[in-house]
Amino acid sequence: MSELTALQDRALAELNACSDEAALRAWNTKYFGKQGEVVLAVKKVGSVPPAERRAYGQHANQVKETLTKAHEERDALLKEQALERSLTTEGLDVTLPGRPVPRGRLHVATKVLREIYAIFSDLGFQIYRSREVEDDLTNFELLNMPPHHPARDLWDTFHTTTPGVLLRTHTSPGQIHVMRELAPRPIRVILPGMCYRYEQITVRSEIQFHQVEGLAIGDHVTMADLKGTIITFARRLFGAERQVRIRSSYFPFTEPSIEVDMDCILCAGKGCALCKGSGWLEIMGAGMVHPVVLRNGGYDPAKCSGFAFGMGPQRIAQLKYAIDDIRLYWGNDLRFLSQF
Ligand code: FA5
Repeated sequence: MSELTALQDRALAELNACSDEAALRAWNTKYFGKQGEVVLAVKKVGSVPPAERRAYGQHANQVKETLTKAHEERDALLKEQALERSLTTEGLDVTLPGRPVPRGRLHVATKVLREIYAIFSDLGFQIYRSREVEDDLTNFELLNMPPHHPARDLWDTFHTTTPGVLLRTHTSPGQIHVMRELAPRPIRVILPGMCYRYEQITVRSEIQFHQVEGLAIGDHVTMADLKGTIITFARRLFGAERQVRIRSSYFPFTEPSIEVDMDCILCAGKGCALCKGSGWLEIMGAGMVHPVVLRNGGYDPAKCSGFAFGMGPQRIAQLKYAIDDIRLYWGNDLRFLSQF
């Protein structure tokens, strides 16, 4: 019994001498570890003569409880003191300059798209979104390209493992969606979005790129409206003095079909490397909506007409910012992206 009292006094004295966490841990091991003195003293109850066993057990437990409580109190006190010390000696210097947070920005492709949206919304066009995963019917057939039509070869297509389901090769199938939704009302929309083609990747061609489709349908929509819209667009995006040239072309879903060039922004038509000496840069394909497509969309070609165009904003931005390789857009190189 007297050993227990001596053990408690010694342990308490040592505990009070502990001045940091390491010392406290060592104390704990010494008294409460596997071979700790308190643990052994409690175990010893089995070897005490039966007459004294009860009193010994009670006393041992009391010593254990007293020391446990004292340890907890000392622990809390030391933690508090450590906190106090760090607050007073390692004070926070609020005058230190902060770490700079790198500033993000819009991707150049997004910027160009937004410029295009702004121009067309000023002209009264609404923005209409349509799906990127299409069916063969809408991407080709309803656009006047039946199966095996040779014009399908103009678009090398990514097909999926589900027959008839593909990644759209152009935004033109959106024409069908918007017509079927709005017929017989007039339409004036642009349809921006991602397109996919199974093509050789070059400085001018990606397998994944944006297009912006335009569609206007009404009572007396003519080629003159198309021309006026395109000229206004080119002058807003590239400068008031731009000249626009129209060449005849072929698309199965427009009749007549045209391709639109703009005088070269670098040499103003004299001929340079950008325009390959021709003085002109191609900016889009367009035409008057084919009667078959109007009918497929739910409009009567005898009563109304429409124009459509499709452009590639990545190629247009290549002209605007003199970007010599289209692969830079999706290359994720900050040296390129941070220039815009
Ligand atoms: C078409 O896709 C037609 N649907 C456009 C159209 C719409 C004509 C409505 C008439 C009426 P084309 O295949 O030429 O046409 O593509 C249009 C534009 O998309 C091109 O001028 C080019 O700017 C862009 N483009 C085409 N292929 C790629 C490519 N692989 N990478 C980047 N841009 C491309």
